[in-house]
Parts: sequence; structure tokens; C-alpha cells
Amino acid sequence: MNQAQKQRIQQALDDFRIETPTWGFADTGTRFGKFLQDAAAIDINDKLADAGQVHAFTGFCPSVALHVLWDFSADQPASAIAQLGKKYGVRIGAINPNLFQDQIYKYGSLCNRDDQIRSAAVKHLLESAELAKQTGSPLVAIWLADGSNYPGQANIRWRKRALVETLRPLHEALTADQQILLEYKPFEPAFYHTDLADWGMSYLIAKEVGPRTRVLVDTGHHYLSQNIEQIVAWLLDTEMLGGFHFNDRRYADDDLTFGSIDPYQAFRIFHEIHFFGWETGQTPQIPYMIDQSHIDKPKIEAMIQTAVTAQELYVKAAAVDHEKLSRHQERNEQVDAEECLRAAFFADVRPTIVEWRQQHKLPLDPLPAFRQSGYEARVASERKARRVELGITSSGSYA
Ligand code: PSV
Ligand code: MN
Repeated sequence: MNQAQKQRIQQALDDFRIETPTWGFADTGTRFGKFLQDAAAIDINDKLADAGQVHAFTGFCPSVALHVLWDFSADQPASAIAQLGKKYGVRIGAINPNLFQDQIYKYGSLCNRDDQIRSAAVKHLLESAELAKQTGSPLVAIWLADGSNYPGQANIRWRKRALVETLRPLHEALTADQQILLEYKPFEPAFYHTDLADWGMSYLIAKEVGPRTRVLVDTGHHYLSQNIEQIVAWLLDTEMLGGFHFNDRRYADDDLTFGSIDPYQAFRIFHEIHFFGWETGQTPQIPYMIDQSHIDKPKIEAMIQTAVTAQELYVKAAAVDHEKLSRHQERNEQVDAEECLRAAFFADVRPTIVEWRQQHKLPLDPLPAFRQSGYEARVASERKARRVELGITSSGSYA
């Protein structure tokens, strides 16, 4: 590895931050039910405390994404939640409205044909914008579950236009330094059509809604074999990449640990970002967020494992020799160009990461250090007792 590559790795380590999601610390499952874990977070206090642990042991997870219905409540002001975050050493990241759980959304939220239901959805978005302001969050990240289940059921064009109209009030409510992120997903929960099914649809709607709207790429929301790094490259080139939800998948939106199935794909995504940065001379400031619901893995360990994997892959991708790659690309030297990527992917960057941890007085190996801390056993016994007090025994619901 040459000096320039080493410098890029150092820089990448200093730059890289990744946000954890509150829902990744709580008991979650599938539509078939969920299995409780003694140490899983029960309330927002637990979730922020657990996120604080991940940041304390890794040093690069300083913010937490919140889901409006799951994390905010009428008896706790949003500012108090931000304060709570501070107490645990984390700040509030993306605010995620919930346009999918209420019974009124059976036939959609922003795309519902019923004016009153659309208005209720818009109201929820405006309340979410207010929560973002009160918690100091720069992002309102929207995942729209709207769609239909049977051919002929919905007027797809009508719904597309409704989407633009209903997102505009939110856009107007945001300040200049806030953004709407529009997430797409090809299917689930709707199985015939989804109103925002792919990146192109999110892109078009984002453009129509206004300049403070960008596209959010959730790595689990693509058909098998889709070239996600190409989507990322196009979004970078058009300045429309708003952020990521990281997870891995084998079949659909599996919510598996990032990099557990296809680490080379994650590397290729990061490579496109670094390559863009090299060409433009600026490191793109991209919100990297984890979106995983760990069904049966210990939650905090899973989050540390994910964050550390993301960091390692990000840093590996920074080691690509861009000058060399660029020369090979111009000359169509395929083997040599590909070798530039492979050399970086297979390079062992872990010793440099350990040095970085040493410099920042962080545990040299976060996962065993967290295990040795005894935190999980402590919270498990306290939360187990609290679950009994609260009468939480089992549940069939997802979140
Ligand atoms: C939907 O599958 C999704 O990816 C959205 O980002 C939601 O906010 C999140 O998962 C909930 O787990
Ligand atoms: Mn997501």
C-alpha cells in the first residue's frame, strides 16, 4: 500500500460516521410473530442508552434515528428526548414518520383516494417536521408503504400526482438546512404495485416536490442481482443521493447484518462514493444509517458488529488507487481495472483501524470489550423484571 492510500484510509476513518436506529434495539420480528429478548430495549430511554453503548465502544455512531410512533409519546416532549440522548452521548438523527400502521391506511396514506385520510397523513408529516425541529434533526426520512394488491385496483397515475401534492406541505415546513429523504421499495407490504417502487420513482417525485428532497437507498429494497452501486453512482452524479439504510439480504427485505451476505457489494457501493469524491475533490457528506431489525441476534452486539463491518468496508474502499483505476478505465484495461478494486477489497485494513482506535482511546476490539463490560447482563435482569411488571409477555405485532 502506498503513502497516498494510507492517507486516504486515515482520512476515511476520521470521516466515517454511521447512525443506528432505535428500532434495532427493541424486540422485533416478522408478521409471524416475535421472540422477546431479556436485554432488548423496552422504551426510548433504553433505546438511547443502548445506542450510547454502541457509540461508546465504536466511536463513530454518534446519532440515532427515531421512528415517530414507536419512540415519541404525548407525555414526553421531543426536547426531553433530545436531552435524554445527550445524557447517553448521542444526538437525534433522522425522524421517520409512520404512514403504515394506522388502520386508516388500509388503502394507502399519501396516495389514499379519501381526502380526509390524505389530510391525516399530511398532518402526521407536519407533526414529524415539528419533532425534527424540536430534536435538532436535519432529516425527515419517509418510507411509503402505499400500494395495491391486485391488478386494476388502483389508478397508478392519480396516486403518483397525489404523492407530489401531499409531500409539498412538508417540504415547505422544513428549514433550509433540513431535508426530506424519499425511500423506495419494490414490494411489501403491497404485493401488486408500490407507489414508490424504485429509485427512479423516488427521484422523479423528489424533483417535483422541491430542492430539499433527496433519494434514500435502502440496500434491502432491490430485486435480486440489481446493480445498486450503479444507482448510487447516478444519484451522486445528479446530486440526488440523500442517504442510506444499510442492511443485507439474501431473498428480499431480510434485514440481515450489513455485509453478512455480500460484503463485496457494500464495498462496491462505498467505492463509487470514494471515486466520486476523488474526481470532484470533495468528500460527499452522506447520512449512512443502519436499518436492521435483529429478530434473534443480541441487539447491541448485532449493532456493534454491523457498525464495525461498515467501517471496515468503507475504509477498504478508500484504499482503491483512483489514479491507477482511472488510467486503466480510459484504456479499457479491464483486468487491471478490476484488480484495483480486488486489491483494495482483499487488503487487510484492520491493523490501521486498530491504530485509529488507539489514537482515539477507544477499545481496540469493540465487540469483546462490550461483552466484558457486563452491560448486557445488567440490563437483561432489570428489563426482564420490568417486562413482567408491564405485563409484556409476547406479541404478534411487528414492532
Ligand atoms: C421498510 O421496510 C423500512 O426499510 C423503512 O425504512 C422503515 O422505516 C423501516 O424499514 C422499519 O423497520
Ligand atoms: Mn429502510
